[in-house]
Amino acid sequence: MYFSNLFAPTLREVPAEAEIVSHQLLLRAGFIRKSSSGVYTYLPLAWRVLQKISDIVREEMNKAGGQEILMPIIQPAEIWLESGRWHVYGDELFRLKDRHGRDFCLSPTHEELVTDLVRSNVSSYRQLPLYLYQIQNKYRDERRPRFGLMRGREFIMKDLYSFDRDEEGLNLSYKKMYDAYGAIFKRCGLDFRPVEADSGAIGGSVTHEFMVIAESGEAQIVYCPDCDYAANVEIADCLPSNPDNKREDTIKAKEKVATPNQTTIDEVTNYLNVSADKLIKTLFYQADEEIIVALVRGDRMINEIKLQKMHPSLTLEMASAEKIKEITGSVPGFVGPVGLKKIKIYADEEIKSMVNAVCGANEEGFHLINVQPNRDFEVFAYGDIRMIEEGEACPRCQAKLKMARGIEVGQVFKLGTKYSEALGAKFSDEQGKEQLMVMGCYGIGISRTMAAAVEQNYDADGIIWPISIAPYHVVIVPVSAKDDFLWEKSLEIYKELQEKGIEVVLDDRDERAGVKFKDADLIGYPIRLTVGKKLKEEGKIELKLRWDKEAKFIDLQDIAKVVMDIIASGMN
Ligand code: 9G3
Repeated sequence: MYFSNLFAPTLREVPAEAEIVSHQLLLRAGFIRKSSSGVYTYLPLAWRVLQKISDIVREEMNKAGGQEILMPIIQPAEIWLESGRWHVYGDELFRLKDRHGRDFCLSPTHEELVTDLVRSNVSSYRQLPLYLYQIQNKYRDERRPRFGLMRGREFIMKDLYSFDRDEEGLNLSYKKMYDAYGAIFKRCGLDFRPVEADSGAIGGSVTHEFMVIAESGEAQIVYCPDCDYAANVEIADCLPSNPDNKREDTIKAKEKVATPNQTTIDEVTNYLNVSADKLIKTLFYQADEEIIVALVRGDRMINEIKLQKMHPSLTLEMASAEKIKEITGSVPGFVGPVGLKKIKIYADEEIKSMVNAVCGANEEGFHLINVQPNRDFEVFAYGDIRMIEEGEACPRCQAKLKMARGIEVGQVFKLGTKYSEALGAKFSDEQGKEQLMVMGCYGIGISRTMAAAVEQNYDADGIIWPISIAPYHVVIVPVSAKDDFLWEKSLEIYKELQEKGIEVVLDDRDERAGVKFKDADLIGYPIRLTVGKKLKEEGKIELKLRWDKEAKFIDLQDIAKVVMDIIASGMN
């Protein structure tokens, strides 16, 4: 490819809306262009990367027994009504009507569609297990699309669905996919970790997310430096710590004290000269139509995913100040569990062992001290509802857990019979008895994986593509476009490399070498060959790897071999 033909409009500056590196660099290096909020065109360089990621995914899915299909993007409302999800998802589901006024949606995922396909075409145990997958655009009307391809409204996903005879079969399928995901992300040159995760609204029991470790990641994970335990903080189990105040002996009578204008944890702990782990943090939530209260120790954070598991509800939001005033007669900052009537109080395990605690008095300007759980207020249920923190003990090996941020690039779910039951996907088993198929689903964000690769591989000059997914392997830079000798030689090398199947760009522009080097570094080709005066003097070509500081000089006749070896080693 001659660079002067390549449609890769590079930018000097990027729009302020591009907050993270991958968004900035993919725009600047001419990989993507925005069409509308959260919707992008993949320009030639990006499309080459996406096809390489897709080919790696395809190879591993086929190896695992997957059969590739292509399902519709437009789905009829009927199957979403059957699964009961048509009314579960709100504005995030792109809905449309056809000319006859019939309801459809643009696919955010394909559980319903693939189950409808299979229920109509599979009826015997002999046809199971069956793995069907596709690589296709998905649509989710995110309230706030951001971070470029990381959270778009249209994105490319590989989604595979497994159909098994029983739980045991599903466990086998899940393991196959889990292992295939490990191979895929390794081949893409990513530093990733599978983490235990929350199965969320789609239900199903077990699920793992594959996280690419990156500071810009929206997900927070804990991982153990000593064993392979890792979990999304949303579901990471916490062990109650026994605060030192347990040693306090006398339980005192509760007392109301004036704490004028002291509303935050810090203000109250300073004013009353107590540590935060003596406080009870009282949080009011609107769970669908019901108001519930959650209690965690003053030095902890609430974990709403865990709270929702204790008190399942469609929506869970912080209650409004008006609601709180209506219930407690007070304002946030002075609220507490004592004296609340007919409200379910969910308390974190650590509340149980608190002695002489401090909490709001449900009266503006006052707090209560020496409060005793169970004596002074009734807890509806105790449970682990707090956010895990760095340094807590690994639930497997007790080592100190570490925190990291991650970009979720893949998810594997055990769905069980959630969809086969809802849509009646059955098969006759060896005894001729009718059984529900047992399903799993497995997604990879193809476009998000490209962005994640950039988040993990860049420097001040631009992108540093892993060889396995680079848009091209080599860029050839003649230092002068006017020198016929250099141009002839560059052309020779270009042709020789192409004959060997190497993907090469020849920067044929009539530009200074410095400009060509800058663009080469920005776009991020793994290998740069500079054809300059060393060739005339010593018959050598300068070879520079994008991730190395130093260049080296190679004899002209060895270039193709050296380049092929570098590419072969990078395709681990
Ligand atoms: C919707 C909308 C958004 C959604 C879903 C449904 C996420 C939805 C979960 C999944 C689970 C797996 C197969 C591939 C891997 C992930 N966001 N999910 O079901 F209607 Cl608007 O998609 N699906």
